[in-house]
This record gives sequence, structure tokens and C-alpha cells, in this order.
Amino acid sequence: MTPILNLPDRLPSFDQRFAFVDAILPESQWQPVRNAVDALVETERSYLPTHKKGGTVAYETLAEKAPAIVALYRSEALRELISQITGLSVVPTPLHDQSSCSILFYEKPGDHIGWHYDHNFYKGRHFTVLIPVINRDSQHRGLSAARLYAKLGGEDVEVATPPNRLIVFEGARVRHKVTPIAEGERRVVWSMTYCADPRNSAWQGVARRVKDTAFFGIRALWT
Ligand SMILES: O=C(O)CCC(=O)C(=O)O
Ligand SMILES: [Fe+2]
Repeated sequence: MTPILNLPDRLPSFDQRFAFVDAILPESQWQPVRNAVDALVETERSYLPTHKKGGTVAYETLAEKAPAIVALYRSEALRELISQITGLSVVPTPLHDQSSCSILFYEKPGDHIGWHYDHNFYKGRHFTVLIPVINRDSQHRGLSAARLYAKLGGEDVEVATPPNRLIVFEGARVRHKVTPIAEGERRVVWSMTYCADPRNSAWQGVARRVKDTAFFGIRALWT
């Protein structure tokens, strides 16, 4: 049986609460993810109201429209790898949390996300996992102009986000941003969260809903 993930020979260090692994998905897993994202891009394009407000496709929608993506998010293989990288036993966060597993679309010139932390509304430490699926310039020759920056050890560190690179960081502790894409470019990022203890208290639950609104409303501010 082909493995679900291309496991690295050596685990990357997580000393700075930030790590990445290239070519994480083998072809057999990568193809269904690509196809699911291409189908979502088509849906976005043809369904204008979503397109206008859009920017993100949330977990409930993915569960219905892209089950391959949700299955990988919830796979034991990915859970185990994130646990090994972070050094904590983590689990996927709940379905009702819109940030648990979502697809972020950067498709209009200027689409970006400013400096931010990813809020943690759970009891345990919380990690953001990104897998860029599409990242191309207008000529389809290289990556888009969008760059992920993380504040690591007081420095702004640029991290390339080529397709199929697994990026793991403690988003509640590591400030990060994405610079704007340019005309004709496209960047689509699969964003997930895992947590060491996914329980949340009542007031944290309320705060979480506020966060969902804020995060998923961001696109409205970009356009
Ligand atoms: O698009 C990216 O590379 C980063 C997205 C992000 O900040 C997040 O998912 O928390
Ligand atoms: Fe973030």
C-alpha cells in the first residue's frame, strides 16, 4: 500500500515554533487534492455571490464538496506527523470551528493578509498547518508575488509557499502575514488547525464565533 504521506527522513526542528516539509503528499494523495481544489475554483468562478464575498471555503462545505481533503485532515498519518513535529499529542479541532480545515483563495490583485496571530480558543496549544495547493504567477512560470512572512527570533523571515509544502507553526505565538498577489496570479492555500486539548470553555466558545466572523469577513476588507 502506498503511504498517505511522504515522511521526511529527519523531522524538522520546531525550536522556533515553525517548521516545514517539502513534497508532503505522494502523487496518489496530491492528485485528488488538486482536483478537489480545481473544482472549488470553478464553483467560485461560476457562483458569483460566493465569489464576491468569498476568499475562503469553510469546513462544512469541504466535508460535502471535498471529502478527500477532510479525510486527509482527519487522517491518523497527518495527526501523527504534526504530533511528532510539535512534540505534543495533537488532534484535529472540531467541525464547527470554521478554521479547522479551510481553503483560502488569493485571486484578485492585492489579496493578502496583514500581520496577525491565529487566535487559540482551546485549552491546549494550537497549531496552524498550511499546504499550498496552487501558487503561480500570471505566466504560469513560477510562484505568485505573495510571500508568507513569520516573525522568528525578532526577524521577519520569508518562507516560500510552493505547492505541496507542509508548513506547521504555532500561529497563536508566531506573528505572520501574507503579502499581496499581483494581477493574473493565483494562490490557493489549504489551512488546518490541530490542538493539544480541543476543549473550550463557554466564554471561549463565544469568542470563537466572533473570530470566525472576523477571519471570514476579512476578504470583504481586501476587495
Ligand atoms: O495563506 C497563508 O499562507 C497564511 C494563511 C494564514 O495566515 C492562516 O491560515 O492562518
Ligand atoms: Fe494565520
